[in-house]
Amino acid sequence: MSRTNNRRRFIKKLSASSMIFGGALFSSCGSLKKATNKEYKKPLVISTWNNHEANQMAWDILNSGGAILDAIEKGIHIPENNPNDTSVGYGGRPDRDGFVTLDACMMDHLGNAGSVTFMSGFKNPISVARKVMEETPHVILSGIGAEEFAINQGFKRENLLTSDSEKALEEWKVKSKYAPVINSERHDTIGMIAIDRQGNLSGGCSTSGLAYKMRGRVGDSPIIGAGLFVDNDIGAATATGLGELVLKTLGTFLVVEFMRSGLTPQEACKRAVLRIADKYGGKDNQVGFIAIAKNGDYGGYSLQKGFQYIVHNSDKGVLFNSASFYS
Ligand code: SD4
Repeated sequence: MSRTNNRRRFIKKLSASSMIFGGALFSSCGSLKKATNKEYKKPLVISTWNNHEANQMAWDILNSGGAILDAIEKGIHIPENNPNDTSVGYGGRPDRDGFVTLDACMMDHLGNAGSVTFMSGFKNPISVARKVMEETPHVILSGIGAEEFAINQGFKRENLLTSDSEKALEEWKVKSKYAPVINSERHDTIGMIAIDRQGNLSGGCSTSGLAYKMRGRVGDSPIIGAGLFVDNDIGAATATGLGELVLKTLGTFLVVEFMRSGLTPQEACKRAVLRIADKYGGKDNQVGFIAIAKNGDYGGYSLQKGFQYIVHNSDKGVLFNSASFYS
């Protein structure tokens, strides 16, 4: 699509969105769900994609009185430990040279943040990111430094490249064509944001990044303000999809700033996606945002259809199909 056409589509979407307060989404069972929920139940846990088990784990911990950071960390361990989840932790697809390198971050209600980037050999980067937040004066540790820190903190080095990933890499090498997948098996990078009973917000994000990326590439997921942002006065947001687009727009910071200006989480996610579409098009790429507001309202929006997110504000999770810019 030409930039002019894209611009026209953007303006049309923008004016439509400013006429509708909130917007609506379809739940997985097809019934119309108001994204601007009025019950504002707390606690609340919401994650990117159909990470049902992870979200359930976090909800169970939070709902039974556990700490919000424990809930998020333990929830995110589920896809990190799952060899069949090829976008996160163990079993994550490698870069084009065969190295599995992981990115993760955490941010809490006090504005503390910790992150690891380009880290190999540890299944649970979210836990190392939490240690960076809690045990160091820094926000980001990268590569060898992150790995040495993990060892010093007692984490065990492991091989993260499964035989399935090795096989997939050999198949990929036949053409060696680098093309980010739009909705990778619908369980991609996990971004999780939550609000506890006291109304405090926190979040975490973990990924193996894009399959067959260049060695050394770091995406949006471990970057505060790109893959995750929390402002306890306003709300929290997390992202999935092509990290380069999220990085260049500081996507989740933007979502939270839109909420600060009075937009609902749903509308704020939509406006951030519109910004990406306006600046970069993104016709062949996916980006999805989810957000929660301080009052427990939540929403999501994506560039392409196919993005889903899972919400727990009761014992049973509800899977939403996100509304999208391109239909
Ligand atoms: C990245 N944002 O590394 C991640 C990948 C992702 O859904 O979210 N895929 O760019």
